[in-house]
Order: sequence, then C-alpha cells, then structure tokens
Amino acid sequence: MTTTTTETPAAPTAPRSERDDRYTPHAVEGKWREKWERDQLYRAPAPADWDPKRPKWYALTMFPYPSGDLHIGHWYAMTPSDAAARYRRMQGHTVLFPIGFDAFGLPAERAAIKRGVDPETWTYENMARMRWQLRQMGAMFDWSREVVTCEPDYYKWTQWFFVRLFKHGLAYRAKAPVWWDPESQTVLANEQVVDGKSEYSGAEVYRRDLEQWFFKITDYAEELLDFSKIEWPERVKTLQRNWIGKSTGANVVFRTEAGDALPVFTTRPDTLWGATFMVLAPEHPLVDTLTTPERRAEVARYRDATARQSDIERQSTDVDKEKTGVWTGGYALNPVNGERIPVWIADYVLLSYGTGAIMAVPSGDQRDFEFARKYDLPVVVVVQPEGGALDGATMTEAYPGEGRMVNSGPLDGLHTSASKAAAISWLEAKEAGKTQTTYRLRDWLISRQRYWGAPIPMIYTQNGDIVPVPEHQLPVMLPRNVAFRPTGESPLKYHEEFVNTVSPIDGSPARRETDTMDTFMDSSWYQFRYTSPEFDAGPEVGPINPAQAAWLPVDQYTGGIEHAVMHLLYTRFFTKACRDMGIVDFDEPMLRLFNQGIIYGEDGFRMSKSRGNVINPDDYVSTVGTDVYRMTLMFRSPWDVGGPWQGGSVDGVKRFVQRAWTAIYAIPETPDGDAPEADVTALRRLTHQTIRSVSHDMETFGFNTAVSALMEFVNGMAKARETATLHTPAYREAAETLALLLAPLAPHLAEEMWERLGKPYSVHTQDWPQWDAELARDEEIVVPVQVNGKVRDRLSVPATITEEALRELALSSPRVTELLGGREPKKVIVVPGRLVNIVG
Ligand code: ANZ
Repeated sequence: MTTTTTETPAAPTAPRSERDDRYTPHAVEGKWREKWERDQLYRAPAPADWDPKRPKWYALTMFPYPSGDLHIGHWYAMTPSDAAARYRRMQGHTVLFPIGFDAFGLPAERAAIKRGVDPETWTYENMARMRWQLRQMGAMFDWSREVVTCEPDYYKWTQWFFVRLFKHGLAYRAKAPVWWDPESQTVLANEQVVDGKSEYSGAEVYRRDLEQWFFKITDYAEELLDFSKIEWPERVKTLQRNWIGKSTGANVVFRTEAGDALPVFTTRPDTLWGATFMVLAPEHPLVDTLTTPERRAEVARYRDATARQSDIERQSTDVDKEKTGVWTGGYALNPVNGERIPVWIADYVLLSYGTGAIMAVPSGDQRDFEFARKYDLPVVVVVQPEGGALDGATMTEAYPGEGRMVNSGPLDGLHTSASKAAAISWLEAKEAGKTQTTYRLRDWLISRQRYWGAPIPMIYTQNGDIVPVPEHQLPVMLPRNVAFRPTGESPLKYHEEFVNTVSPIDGSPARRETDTMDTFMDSSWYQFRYTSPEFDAGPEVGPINPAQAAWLPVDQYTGGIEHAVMHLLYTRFFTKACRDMGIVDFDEPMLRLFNQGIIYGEDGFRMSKSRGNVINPDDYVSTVGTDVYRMTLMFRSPWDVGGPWQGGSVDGVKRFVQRAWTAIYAIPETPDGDAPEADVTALRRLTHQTIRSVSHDMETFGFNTAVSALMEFVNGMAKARETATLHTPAYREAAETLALLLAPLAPHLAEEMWERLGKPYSVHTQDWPQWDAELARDEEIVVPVQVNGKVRDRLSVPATITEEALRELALSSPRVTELLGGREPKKVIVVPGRLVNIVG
C-alpha cells in the first residue's frame, strides 16, 4: 500500500484555467446533493417497475437512535455501508437503501425527568438535526421510505404485532423475578444487566417479582440455532449459540425425605452414584420446607445476600471465586441407591436454569469439588481414568475426563463414551428420569414501566379477563402531558384518561395495560416497514404492502457487533414468528451480515466526552468535505477492524482527491493523440488491474485496499501524462474508469469528474466497469538469481511481485537449495524486479 506524495506535473498540452485546477469540495458537494435529491436519484422503485435484468438488493444499515448528534461511529457504520450499496447498484442490482430512526427509548425520558423537556419534543428536535447531519454523508438513502418508530402510524403496527403474537399464543403474562434497576426505576431484560449492573444507569440491580409480558422466544430456541440459511460472521453465530446455550442430558427426580419431588437437570446422569449432596438455588421454592428450624436464620441471611447478585456474578467460573453456601438441615434420597444426602443452598446454582437444583458430584465437577472440600462433604470417585487410581479422600481437583465407571452399580466397568446413554436407559426403565434438552435462553421480557415506548395494547376487564385491543382500534395512542415521577411505575398509570377504557367484550368499564414495550420490539420489524412506510389497508392486510413485499428479506445488513444477542436474535425470532402467523414467507430477516469495527480516539481509547478524545465529524465535513472524510474513515484499516482515528491521514486523502481531479480536469474531449506504445500498454494494464482489484475489494468490503488501489492508479495516471498519453483513448479510458470506481467511495467527486469528462448524468446510474482479463494480466519479467556472484537460475515472475515473495521464490528454487545444501544463506539481497543475490 503506498501513499506517495509525488506531486503531479501539470498536464503538458491541455489548456489550464485557474478556476478549474483546484477541486473545491464545498461548492461541489452541496450542488450535487441538491440535484440528487431534486431528481430523486436514490428512490427505490416499486417491484412492479423493476427491470427484470436487475435483481433486487436490499441493503440495510442499522438505524440510529435519535440521541441528538451523529458521531464518528455513525459515519463509520453508515458510509462504508453506503459505498457497498452504491457498488451493488452500479453492478446491476435494483437497490433499496433506507434510513429512519429508532425513536422510542429511555434517554428521551431521562431528558424529560432531568430537564423537564417533553420526550416527544426532545426526540423530534434531535431527529431534525440528525437528518441534516445524515444528509451530509452524501449517502444514497431513500428518504421517501423513512420510518420513525415513535410515530403513531408506526407504533400502531408494533401494537398490531403484539396482538397477533398474543392471539398466536406467543405473548403471555407471568409473574417472574425480574431485574430491577433502582436508578432508572425500571425492569431490565437479562441482556441489559452487565456484571450485576444496569447497562443504562450503571446502578446495581436486584431481583423483584412483577407481572410482566413475555414473548415465547424459547419456542424457537432450536430453530434459532440453525444458521444454514444465512451468511453471518462466525463470531455472531457463536455468540447467539452460546446465548441460546443448548445442553443435552437428563432430568432425574430426587425426593426429599417428606416425599416432595426434587428434579435436577444434569449433563452427566452417569455420575449419579457419585452424587454426595444436593444444591438448590437459594430462591428454590422447596427451600422453605426443607429448612429445619435451627437452620432458618442462617438460610434467610444467605438468601438475602444472593438476591443482590446478578446471574453472571453467580455463575462466574472464576477459579478464585470462593464458593459459598449453607446447609438447609434437610436431606434428599438419591434415586439410584436410596442414599440419604444433605441438601444445601448455594449461589452458584441458578433458579432460572434447568430445574434450579443440582445433584452435586464433587469427583466430576470442579465447582462441586471446591464446595465439598470447603464444607467437608464426601467425594466419591465414579470415573477412573485409564491406568489411574483416583481416591476421593486425596484428589486435589475434580476429574471431568474419560475413563471407566466405578462405584456405579449397573454402570461399573463401562467406558464413559457409553455410560451416559446407558445411565439414561437405566433411569428410564426405572422411571427415575428421562433425557432432557435444556436451553439457557429465556423468554423475552418485553414490559417496561416507562412512558416513551409503544403502549402494550391489552385491556383488563372487571371480570378478570385480559383481552387485546381490537385491531381496528389501534393505535393505542400515547397521551401527551403525563407527569414524570420516579416512582418505578409507568407514568401512564396515573393518566386517568389513558387508563380508563371499556371492555371490548361487553363495553363495561375496564383498565388499560400501562406498561410500554421494550424498544427492541420496534427494531425487530423495521426492515419490513421500510418497504411500505405509509401503507395502511387495514389490520387484515397488515403493515407490509403486498406490492412491495418482494423487497424482503434484507440482502445485506451492516452494523455493530454489540447487537449480536439482542437485536439480531430478537429480529430472527420475530421473523420466524411472523412466518408462522402467515405475515411473511421467509425464515430469516437478513441474509448477510457484516459487523464493522470501532473507531477509537487518537489516544487509542474509546471516544468519550470525559476523555476529551471525541472526533466530531461535522468539523471535518465543514473543512475537508464529505468525500475526504468518508475515504479517510475507509482508508485507515479494514472495515471490520477499526482502530484509533488518525487525523494525519486526512491530509493524505485530501491530496489524493486533488490529484484525482488533476488527473482528469484537463482531458481533451476527443482523444486524438499518440504516445509510445509501451506507455499506452502500461496504462491500460494499470486501468484493468485496478478495476479487477477494486471490484474484488468492493465485494469483500475491503474499502481500505480499494482506496489504496485508486491512489496507485492516480499516481500511474500522473506518470502516464509525462509522456503525453493524456491525448490518447487509453488515457480517456483510465479517466472514465477512475470516476466510475470512485463513485461508491467519493460520490460527489465522482459525479463532478463524470460531468467534467462530458459524460451523461449520473455517474451513479452507470454500469460498474468490467476488466479485460487479457489486459489485466500481470506482465512477466525474468529475474536472475545469483549464488555467490554467479547466476544460477532465472525466475519468470509477475512484474509486480513483492520483495518478500521474490525472496521466497528464489530461496525455494531447486538449483539454489541444491547449491546451499541445507545451509542457511549468510545474506540475501533482493533488488525488486531486477535481481536476487544470495551469499551462501
Ligand atoms: C451433575 C454433574 C456431574 C454435572 C458432572 C456436571 C458434571 P451445562 O453444560 O452448562 O448445561 N447445573 C444444572 N442446573 C444448574 C443450575 N441451575 N445452576 C448451576 N448449575 C447447574 O451445565 C449442566 C450442568 O450444570 C449440570 O450437570 C449440573 O451439574 C449443572 F461431573 O450434574 B451436572
């Protein structure tokens, strides 16, 4: 990759005017943006108007939250995404690239509570400013399809989906322990609790029981593990797989001495004979009955302490984390041998997983082992490694590996490869247990005790019925003028006019649900709505205009990895549920996904106001212009890598833009000149090689190498002008190619160049150039290889071969290896393109 700063000599024969030789981004960029908008250049046609030769391509960038300011992260996410969409269009697709706002959410409400501003006013003012900023990106957004999730004609459908999910048995109400964020006074989803703290406020969270609405995402756990229909990054698939957390094993029923069933989930039913105690989650419902009077106070103290920890802390596999727990005083009976074993409670057992109770096998499970050693509980070896002689009294850690079963009744002598299946059949025959598959995934809690969200469209009647708002009555409008009090309940609860309604069954007085929906619900279906943002043919038809449905699903989605397990899992679930409800006819919302990296501050840290390392895109746009800023972001590193912002590279890109302009501005309209044959051939080769490499880069989101190839191209064109090639058809071909290849990356510059070249508007509706494989073929050269001063071999290599590749090739030449006779050469001198000299 070169960023040479060679100044380009003035075009030798072309007329020059002072006005034209300097590229002025400001005048140019504003002018073109206005024209594109006037001409609706980026308006995506309805499927009925598609050209059958141009397949559809739905490109989507994650829509922004209207925080009030477009930051560098937005630019880094959206402008390369735009370049990719533009490339698809030139490449022969009919492209949709929409934009909108994820406009409901907590920050708007925080502003209301802190500063007394109305959340709606706050949101709309921010959106107005951000629309202006988004336009500065020069992206091919189809603004005619903008969606704003807080508008009644959007959330009406969010509510409609809720009602449909409810009618389909996929939305239900249940009392459940939920994470309570004491600062923002709201319930959080599991995913919003990070290290025991609220992702929103940073406050420590604790458990509380509330009646909540859930979506049955767990019904889809198995299907969500199937990624065969999508091309998504391995990392995201792994995160989703781990989040879903499938385990296969057995459900085994232990009994308390009083006869209560105490089922456990275990992935190792073969180790049942080594279960020397049981551990229950402190919140387990049987703890009260099991606890003996003398243990009651200690048990209560322990339960209270664990209520303050998050599941993540509790589950920590950190070896240094001290295992804690208390004995209930009670016992249970091991179903395989009737043995009486003590029942403990400990925080490492989670209520929400499996059955909330485990059989502890200290010889096989490290957590159980540490616990047993700490509280002096017996350790019985049930798996003996090949040739080993483990002893429960002396072993220093659990042995989870392979081996032969011992002390295990009917399993004795079996190898562990067969013992699990044997244990399950044995248990099933004795009716003491059965195979079970468990998932870590929990149902999606969607209730929020908040105002700035879509009201959950449910009604509670006086008879205790819970009924959905009839679909034709939607939307349930969010009322204005609510009182914000930090009470922990939805402000809607105190809005009498909102709350009081009538039963859809018999018209008797009834009350509305006052919780609103998690905003991830809004973003689970926005990609559907972009196809037909204003469509409303009644609730029977739904929010997707059948005449626009052919746009779906999304062909290429781009956005941050931080959405791997929430948004990206929810929208997959949502799509599958919609399929099962007959709303869509596909299985996956987004066929391809790409995650961009993160841009850090120049100091290498995440940008933050407190660090003072924030780079404001507006400052750059107003000084160097959009195209330079876009390309600087793309040029600095591979898109999925990101890294620290390097302000210095702005100047290099700025110079490149000027050199690109210089390369074309003085070109004669009709090429009628001659130049040395070799120079013409070299230029054509460069042109076609550049098309080849930039095309490859655009396919693979390699924008950094695309920009660098174009820089080399422009340097090559400068060199060509030294020999009067400017007047040749080959130079014109190069110039037109340059404008076309620049179009996705620097849309304004490319348009200006295209016009300057006298070509018909617009560069963005042109076909992507094709390379001629013959012309693009690497020139071959012959490089002599000397060993100790004598030419011993001649290598035929591409002229562009790198120094390292040439060295490799020379050292592996059979003639050379023979002469060196296995010795390391003392010195290897590579003169690129000319000679390799080996001193042996
Ligand atoms: C006995 C045993 C013996 C286990 C052994 C493991 C090894 P995964 O693979 O993550 O699904 N377990 C079950 N429910 C639990 C809960 N609510 N909280 C904490 N731990 C729980 O883990 C399944 C294993 O985790 C189960 O298998 C159980 O311990 C434990 F040599 O049972 B095992």
